Amino acid sequence: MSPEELSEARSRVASAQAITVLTGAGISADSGVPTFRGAEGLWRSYHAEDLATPEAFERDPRLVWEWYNWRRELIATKQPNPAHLALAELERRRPDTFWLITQNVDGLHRTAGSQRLSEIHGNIWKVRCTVCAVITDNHETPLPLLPMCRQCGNLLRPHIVWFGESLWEEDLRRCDEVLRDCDLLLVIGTSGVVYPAAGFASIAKETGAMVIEINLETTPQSGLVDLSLQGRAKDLVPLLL
Ligand code: BV8
Ligand code: ZN
Repeated sequence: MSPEELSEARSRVASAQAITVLTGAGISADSGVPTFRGAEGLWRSYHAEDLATPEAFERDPRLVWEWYNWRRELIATKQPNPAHLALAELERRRPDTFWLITQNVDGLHRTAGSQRLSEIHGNIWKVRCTVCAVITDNHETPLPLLPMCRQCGNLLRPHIVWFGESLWEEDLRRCDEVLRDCDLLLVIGTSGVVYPAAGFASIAKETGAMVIEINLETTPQSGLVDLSLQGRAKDLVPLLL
């Protein structure tokens, strides 16, 4: 990344009418939360289809809960990093023209102070009843296995969107709106392979937005974006403000 590219990105952030941001596991990697793909990724040691699908949960809810319990215990020790904090600050500076879409379930954007956000894959600190569907905040670590609903006594599940499940209608509507309305989309720390989020940069581009990617590596999206900044999110995102 050249100094000119960084300066171009800074001036785009400063002059944008409406900014939308899409984040993935890479932004939390700098806080010590493991990513999914790549050399150290979670999917190297676990198979998504064994753990992050409704079928896996039906087959073996204890195994799936053990995995989420392990991740909850790990995430509970982590803090937002300068990239999360910079996005919260960007929102404070321009609350009416900013929206954050995250694929991350770790809740670190909220801890950093972001409020105008869609957690499109859910939140690991929320549980949902498999029968009465009530959603509750739950920060117990470790959780009892298996956790049961206080209202109706049935099995709880993580309030997370698994592979093969649809994202929530309200989130999809909001994402469509903020992607079409923004003139700048920042795509930070995502491999860009999980749909529908993998299609978000194309939607923003179609409607004329500039797209800037921040990632340690090139991704399948790098060819599509207007500017690709390579480096760590925790170093680069604060420089954009
Ligand atoms: C749906 C559980 C409708 C949550 C997750 C074939 C073609 C097209 C689509 C499909 C297909 N087959 C199936 C599908 C649909 C499927 C899909 O996209 N599959 C892909 C994999 C092919 N999608 C769905 O099922 C979605 N639902 O489409 O509904 C439907 C319904 C029924 C049937 C069909 C369609 C639901 C998606 C489920 C999302 N849930 N997992 C959990 O427990 O956490 S996805 C999982 O991946 C995570 O949630 C995560 O959020 C998501 C995305 O990953 P990334 O965040 O990008 O992370 P990754 O590790 O990959 O990359 C990290 C990046 O960071 C790297 O690029 C790295 O270079 C970078 N990085 C690292 N460190 C840093 C950094 N960058 C900057 N700084 C650093 N320090
Ligand atoms: Zn219930």
